[in-house]
Amino acid sequence: MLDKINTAKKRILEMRPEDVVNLDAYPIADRDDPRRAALVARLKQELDQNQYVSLPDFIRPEARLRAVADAEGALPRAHHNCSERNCYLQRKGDPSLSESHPINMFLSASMRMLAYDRFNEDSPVKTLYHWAPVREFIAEIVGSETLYDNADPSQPVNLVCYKTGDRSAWHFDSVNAFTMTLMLQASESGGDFEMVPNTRSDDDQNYDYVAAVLRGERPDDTVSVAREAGALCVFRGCNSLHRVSPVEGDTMRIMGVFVYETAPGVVGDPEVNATIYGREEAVG
Ligand SMILES: O=C(O)CCC(=O)C(=O)O
Ligand SMILES: [Fe+2]
Repeated sequence: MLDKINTAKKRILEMRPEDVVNLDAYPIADRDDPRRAALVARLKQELDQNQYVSLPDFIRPEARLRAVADAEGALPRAHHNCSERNCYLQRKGDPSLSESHPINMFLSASMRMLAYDRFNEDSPVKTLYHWAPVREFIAEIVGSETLYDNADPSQPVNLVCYKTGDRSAWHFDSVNAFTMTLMLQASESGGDFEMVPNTRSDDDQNYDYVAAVLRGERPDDTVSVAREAGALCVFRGCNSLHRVSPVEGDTMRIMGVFVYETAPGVVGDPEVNATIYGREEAVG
């Protein structure tokens, strides 16, 4: 009975995908539209060249405001993820290496993580994520044959909230070949998404250069990606160090983070999930 009511409620409250995605600026639903083909070609080329691509005004204003309200309403259920990590996302160094080796350089990060199952079922960010035209559009940009939704209870879409002083430290993303984020609310200042494109490559760890970036010695190689509220960003974070600079001011930076997979049925490791999202019993 309750399930039926919830399903009916979701149907009434959920926005249509067409009202979430700004189809006027991004005509992604019609595969035969020549504007779609031109858009894909441009974004694909930009991603290859810069390692990131930004799509301003991807979400419509009303949908964005609803997603902001979803994050604010669920915030008491967020896990305050506060950690010391190296840029390889490890909490332990290697004592056989020197103290100045990047594996032994620890940086602190602080953010509030809302797992998929901790915020509204009918949130516009979930509607956007599960809509096939978005998934197919992104697959074409990143050059993947097919993408699938992640099947984990926590991982598919997260709302990551940064209050004043929160930040993420320089890191390489580990698992996925690309990452997709949507700026829902920008902070007054700080909270910049910074990236050093191609810091390493698949066959060269480039440790000396990585260490120099971590020590703050390569400001000229750092790109600050403009992120207005509503902008979608697709980036390759595996070989390009990136971070979010400390947030300043009272406006919370709220970021939607989306995980697509190249195979169906992918779920996360429960232990890893517990460190990122907190344990079920510890929150809520
Ligand atoms: O919040 C951001 O802009 C970047 C987040 C990030 O580094 C990631 O999701 O891998
Ligand atoms: Fe990242």
